[in-house]
This record gives sequence, structure tokens and C-alpha cells, in this order.
Amino acid sequence: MSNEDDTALTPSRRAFLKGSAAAGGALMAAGAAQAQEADPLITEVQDWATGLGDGVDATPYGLPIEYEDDVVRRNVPWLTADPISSINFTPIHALDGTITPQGCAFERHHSGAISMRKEDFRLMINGLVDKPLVFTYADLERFPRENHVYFCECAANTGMEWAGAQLNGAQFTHGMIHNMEYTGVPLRTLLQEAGLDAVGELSDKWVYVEGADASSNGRSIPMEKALDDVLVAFKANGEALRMEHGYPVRLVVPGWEGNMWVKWLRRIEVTDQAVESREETSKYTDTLADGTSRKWTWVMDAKSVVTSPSPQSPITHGQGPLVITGLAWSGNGAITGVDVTTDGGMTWQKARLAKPGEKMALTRFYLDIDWDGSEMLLQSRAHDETGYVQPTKTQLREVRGENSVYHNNCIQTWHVKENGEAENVEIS
Ligand SMILES: Nc1nc2c(c(=O)[nH]1)N[C@H]1C(S)=C(S)[C@@H](COP(=O)(O)O)O[C@H]1N2
Ligand SMILES: [Mo]
Repeated sequence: MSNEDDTALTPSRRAFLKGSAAAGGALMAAGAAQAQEADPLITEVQDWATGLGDGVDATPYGLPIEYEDDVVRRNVPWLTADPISSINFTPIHALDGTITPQGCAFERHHSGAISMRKEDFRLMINGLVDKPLVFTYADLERFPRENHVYFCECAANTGMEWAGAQLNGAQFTHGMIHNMEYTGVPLRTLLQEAGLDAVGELSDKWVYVEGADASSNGRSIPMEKALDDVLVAFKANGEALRMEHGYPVRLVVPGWEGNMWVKWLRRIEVTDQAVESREETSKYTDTLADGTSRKWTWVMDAKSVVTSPSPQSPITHGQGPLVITGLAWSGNGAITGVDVTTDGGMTWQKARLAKPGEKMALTRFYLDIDWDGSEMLLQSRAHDETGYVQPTKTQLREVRGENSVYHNNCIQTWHVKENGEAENVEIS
């Protein structure tokens, strides 16, 4: 930092740099912030400083500024036959922190997103209950409610990568995930209201949950989970659910595969056995190497991915300070640590967690390095509170073969080149 550069800084910024340099701290930050000489953005008065901006009523409900128009959901056209029964992907390569804004959170529909008014919402609880009930939206609002941040990951996330590196971008390899703060009523409360206590021994019972869309997306959930942490949610990130995420009410099944998070929730039946619907037999089961399928693989095991640098988020500067960042999560509890390697797994460094891991929620990690400009084989590896360590692709294939689609939680590799571009690769 030269003295000339210093004059371009605000007094507080100048004090910060001096202070931290004295402490030997922010040398990297200083190196990263070289001010240009004769930069017109510094030396000339800009339009925005001479005219007036928009009034407060210009956008009653705000959208992202136009310069961020690449931070959008995208789909992979060849993946599904049409956009009705389809999926799109969260732009995780461009987000930071952990909360996914609803406007760019991936969507998965089996028969399209439906538009239902709150007034037309009805939720029935029937089956092996004392008192079958029908709730209106207004009824739901009168039960004590809770707030929790949880990730929702489609079991098919990373499913295209089983046979080899396929899709060039974290959005496409890992973007079937979102993480929101949900407000809702515990399913337990509603089941108790329907007189579930009278059923007697509950451990072998199930609930069959159904949506109001044509697909109905019915799934069986064991009673133990239903009474544990499942939420009947009507708000996400503080506001009403978006139509595409199940407005007005969806089920939140923490840590378990997204398919069970029934949207446009309409019916919950207490049964004495699993229904074995289409969504839990021909779909959302894992085909093994010998052609047999295993079912009831509900939990999303620990997983992580470097979101930047990555194919859609290349390094745009030369050597020097580089922030490597990504996301980690586990359906079995909190993330306790993330390791990052830049040399394809020969050596690992402990990443810094932005906050201590929270149960069944995304955790942001950072590794701040001094990049020497040489190529990297970048990977991250998650650890969760059960002691589980995210497996390599080879380890996963040893158990599962290559016929699977769902539940691919293997370690992802990005080949970062000297020019800063990154590519999806597989290393053995
Ligand atoms: N009613 C209904 N619920 C549904 C689906 C659906 O098609 N209909 N899709 C399921 C699947 S496969 C997933 S991964 C999640 C996706 O939730 P999202 O669209 O909010 O991302 O919703 C689940 N709930
Ligand atoms: Mo899904």
C-alpha cells in the first residue's frame, strides 16, 4: 500500500489498514485491494451522485438489481422430457451465506406448480386416528408455531454424476438443494389434535402424506419421524411460501430426501403400514450393482461442495489472496468440520466454518489461501456429528455400483487451471 493509494480510502478504512498491518494481520487484504491510479470512478463525479435516485414506492416488492440477472435458476433441457415434470437448479455458485432466497431456490414438480388460494386450502387428517379432522389455513395459524432452518435436498442431487463427471457447474451438480428458515406447526401437534394418543402403541404406525397437485406425490413416513421434527410449514424466510414451493402449506421433513417434503399438502393418513406408492418403489429407491433396489433410504448423508471457485465461478484475478468457499450439510445432524484439498486429496486443510454447524441445515465454509497461480484439484470433505466422513466416489461405487441415481454424496473435484477456469473432473 503506497501513501497515494491511502488518500483514496475513507478515514476509517485507512485506520483499519494501518492497524491491521501493524498487527501483521491483513497483508492479504491489502494486497487484494490495489487502487488504480487515475481511476475515473474515483476522480470523476458520477451521475448517481448528481441526480436523484428512485423513490421509495418505485418497487413495493423488490427484485434483485438488473446486474445480478445471471443469479437465476437454470435447468438442464435433456434431463427431463418437458418442463412440467421437471427440475431446475439453485445458483449455488453465486450465493454466499447459507439462506437460499426463495426466488432462486430449485423447484421440482411432478405435475407442475399449482396455484391455490389460502381460502381454498384444506388439510385432512384421517386413518387410524380417534377424530378425523379437516384444517383450514386459518385453523393452522392458531396452533403454537416454531421456526427452524433446514436444507431440502432432492435425492437426485448429483445423480447425473454416478458414471463420470457430467455437468460443468456446481449449480448443476449440486443445485437441487435449498436452505430456508421455515415457520410452521409441528406435525405432532396436529396428530395429537386428531387424537393420535388413543392409537396406543405408535412405533409401528406410519403417516401417508399427499399433495393437492395431480401427481399427489404421496409418501409414507414412519411415525417416529412424524412425531419428532416434521413441520407443517406456511412461511419460508419470513414470508409466504412461493407457489412453486407449495403455497400455502408444505411439509418439512428435516434431513430427509426432498421428495418427502410434500407441497400443497392436502391429506395425512395414519396407517399401520407403508403405502408403497410409486414415489417410494419405482422412484426414490437405489438400484445396486446387482440390479436389486434398496428402499427407505430417507436420510441425506453428509455432503459438501466447493461453490467458488467452480466452473461457473472462475478465478478472475492472478495469484495472491483467494477465498475458497462452499457448502456442507448432513441429514444426520450438524456439520462438525470440512476439509479442503487443493492437490486432489494428497494434503487436506481444515476449512473455517462461518458459524458452528446447525442440525440438518447448510453450513458455509471458507478456506483463505495465497494462490500461487498453479493449477489445483479442488475438493471438500464434510464431517458430521455422528463421526461420518463424506466418501470418495470410488468408496461409494464399491458399495453402490453405478446403476444408482439417488443419494450420491461423494466428494466432488474441480480442476482449476492456471487461467482461473475450472472444470468438473473425476480423479481416482
Ligand atoms: N405435491 C408435491 N410435492 C412435492 C413434489 C411434487 O411434485 N408434488 N416434488 C417433490 C420433490 S421430488 C422434491 S425434491 C421437493 C422439491 O421441493 P421444491 O420444489 O420446493 O424445491 O418437493 C417434493 N414435494
Ligand atoms: Mo426430488
